Amino acid sequence: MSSFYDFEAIEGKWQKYWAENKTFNTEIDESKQKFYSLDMFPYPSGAGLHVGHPLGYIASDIVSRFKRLKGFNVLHPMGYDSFGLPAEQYAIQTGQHPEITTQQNTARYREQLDKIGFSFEWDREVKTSNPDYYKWTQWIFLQLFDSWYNNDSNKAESISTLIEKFEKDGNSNVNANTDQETTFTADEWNAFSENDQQQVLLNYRLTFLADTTVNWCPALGTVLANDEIKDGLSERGGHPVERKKMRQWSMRITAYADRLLTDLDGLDWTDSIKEIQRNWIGKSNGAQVYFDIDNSEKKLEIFTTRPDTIFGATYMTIAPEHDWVPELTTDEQRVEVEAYVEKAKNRSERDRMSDVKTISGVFTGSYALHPFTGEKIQIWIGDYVLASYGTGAVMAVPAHDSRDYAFAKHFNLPIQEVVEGGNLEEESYDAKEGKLVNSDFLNGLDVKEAIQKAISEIEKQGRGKGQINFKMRDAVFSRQRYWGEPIPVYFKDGVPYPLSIDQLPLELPKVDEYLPTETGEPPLGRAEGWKFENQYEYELSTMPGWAGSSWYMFRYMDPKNDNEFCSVEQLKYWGNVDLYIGGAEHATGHLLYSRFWTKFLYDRGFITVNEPFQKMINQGMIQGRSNLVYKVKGENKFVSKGLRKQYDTTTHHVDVNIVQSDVLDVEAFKADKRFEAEGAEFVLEDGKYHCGHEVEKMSKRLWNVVNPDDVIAQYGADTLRLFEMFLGPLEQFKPWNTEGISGVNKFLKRFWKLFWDENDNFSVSDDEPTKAELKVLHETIKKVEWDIQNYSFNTSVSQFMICFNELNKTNCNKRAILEPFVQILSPYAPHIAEELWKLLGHQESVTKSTFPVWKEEYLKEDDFEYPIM
Ligand code: ANZ
Repeated sequence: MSSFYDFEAIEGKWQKYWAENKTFNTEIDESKQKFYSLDMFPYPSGAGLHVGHPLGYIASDIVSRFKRLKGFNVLHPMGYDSFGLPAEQYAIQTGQHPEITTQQNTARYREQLDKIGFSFEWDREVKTSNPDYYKWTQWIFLQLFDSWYNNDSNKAESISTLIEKFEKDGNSNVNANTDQETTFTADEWNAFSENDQQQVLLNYRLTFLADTTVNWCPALGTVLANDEIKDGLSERGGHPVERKKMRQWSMRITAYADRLLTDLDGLDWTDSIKEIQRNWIGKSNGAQVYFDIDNSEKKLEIFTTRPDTIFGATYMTIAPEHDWVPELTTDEQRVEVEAYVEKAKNRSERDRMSDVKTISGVFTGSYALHPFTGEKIQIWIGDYVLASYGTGAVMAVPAHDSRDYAFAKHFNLPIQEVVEGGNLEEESYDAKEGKLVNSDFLNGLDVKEAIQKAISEIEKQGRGKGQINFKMRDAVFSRQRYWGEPIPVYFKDGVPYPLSIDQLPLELPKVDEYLPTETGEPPLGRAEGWKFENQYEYELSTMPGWAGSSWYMFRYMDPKNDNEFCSVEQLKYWGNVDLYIGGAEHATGHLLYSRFWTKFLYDRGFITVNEPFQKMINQGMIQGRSNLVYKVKGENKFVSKGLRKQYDTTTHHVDVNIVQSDVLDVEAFKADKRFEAEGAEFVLEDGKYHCGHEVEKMSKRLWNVVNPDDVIAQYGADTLRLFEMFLGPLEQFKPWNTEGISGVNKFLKRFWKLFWDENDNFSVSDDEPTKAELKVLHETIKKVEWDIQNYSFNTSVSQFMICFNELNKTNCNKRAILEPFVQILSPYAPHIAEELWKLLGHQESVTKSTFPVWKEEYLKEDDFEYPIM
């Protein structure tokens, strides 16, 4: 080593050292406090990592290394969420088994991650597509299958406790989250056939098979969950999605709706993510009310949050998918209704919710009777009413609900004011404030009182009851795809039976093609002779992408355990995740499902924590900074940015890797076949071609992807780490702008130089530090510690530079100053820190040392110059 900062040699050496010495391996140590620091594990895509991906990993690595220095026992694992659609799509195109693609991609990810110098404990790596992992995902499925939700004890219990109740008392006193509609006595239960009993139990199990209206994506050939759809299209691929009735596995997450909501309060997450979850769960207090139907025995059930406005209900609206549409439709209306229903079916729920401008509907021809006035009111069909919410029917109160108002205005239906305070000529009055009018026994009350009074009156008259509704739906759990966990059940007489634990894992069978069968069965239908005990059909759907990631945080605690998903001892010691870092885009998917499974495992006594992620930080996205060139229309000629106005040009993206400080490398551009600029003419400004730029998503298509490998080759991993943090606050979205990177690199180079004398010898002195030196050092210790504890990493980087500049003024090479500096720098720039630590004479890794303690006495300004008056 010399005063030349040879980052390549240093980084390679320490990465090897950490791997060989298993520096970051942990085990239970009761004498130390634990700290579990977790990153959202990646899906290993074919494109590899770009510089945006490691942002969160660098932050959590800094915290992990800091916590080790602070004496914590730090669990900091990494793995792969390796089941998923892209590998399967690739398999369909190429015939290559997704396992091979996945292996190649994970190997590439690992190579890239290793170069950044993370302190991951790789011995704990998990891959969700490995049978020794998904064996336990299947096991959790079986536990859910074996459970029901008891609303009285407010937790999941074994299905055997339910069977006991049925055998003794039937089901009428069972307070469960269930789809069971009919009641039976104990005698009836005991007389049911085995098959009938199983069908009943399915209505109670926490994972169950039922006919549900699902989001069907024909292009992907699979069902999608609500959170896998964005703006009416599939999140992956952007394909259209239809509503379709299919027999599907679902997870009874609605049983946990209330707990998922209340327990948010105790979590240290951002308000915005909590709010997204609250809205998704969507708790509404209201009432369920039955309206008689004219000339019919039937009663139309509605859900309302405003029972106080019941005297303002001037018509009813039901969803186009409502089961009673055919029955309520009169012959005169039939043609019109059928045409309307057909049209409405093709609009996604989200579309119907968000588009408030398009008003459409049709009269059924039938009437309901107002429960209090007995008046006849029309029953309409309108697609602003959703089939999947409440009862799929509303009492329409146009005076006080804006959607009803727009509908009533459009179709010229009566509007009746019942709460004072609005101007109904202009708009509906939706506020929950004011006195009730035109409302018989509710007159004079204010809205809050009126809601209570209306509910008690409705209950008294047996016309309904107070009710709480949730927007959240049970989660559809089957996917008609190959590359996922097989669902561990087989069918006997149409009833699903679970495998037993010793029959797990149920491994993915080989298939000849990754496509549905000729008869439309999922790809697993192609597996030859794949039958339970050679006779019973297995379930042919697989689990969704979120299954494996819903519990991986526990597997890391005990990743090689063959007998349990995780041992009690490990679970007790590691508890839950102290710091979780990842993207905010998982708010209604992964972050909700993993909370659900955690609560379930907790209920059944398998774990001791009720929430998986105590503290979470969501890193912002690093955006690409694209470069643009301007081509003259119809000519093979490019003009520099400042001159483009003088020509008629079209704008094109150019690879940012052949642009430096917005100046195009013209020769490289001409030579690059991808841009078809061979022999082109260039109109330059002061001898240079200046490119335009734009901040947008980092994407291959926009030629703005920066690979961390390239940055590391040029500047080293320590520079990359410092620079990514230096870019700005972790949570912020920010463009990748390399302007500052050489400054960060220069800081490390010059810092390294401090340790060497004129003759290129490593040289530190044992001289006493000055007050000024101690002051800046202790300020830095204090600042960096505060920053890490507050996840403000960018400001530490500037502090390192300030401290260095101060020390550099006097060419400080004092051990008493430089040694602690190396320690506090080590979480950020671990390689250079390790090498210097070693050169300073230490045998052990700097990781095994401690974080220096700042002292108040050094921070004081005691050489103070008094101004002379
Ligand atoms: C009468 C009423 C009067 C309503 C009023 C609102 C204001 P939350 O739970 O807060 O979203 N609703 C009920 N089921 C519906 C469905 N399937 N599709 C569309 N809308 C539905 O709102 C519940 C309110 O949304 C209910 O209260 C109902 O309209 C409507 F001044 O009933 B309300």
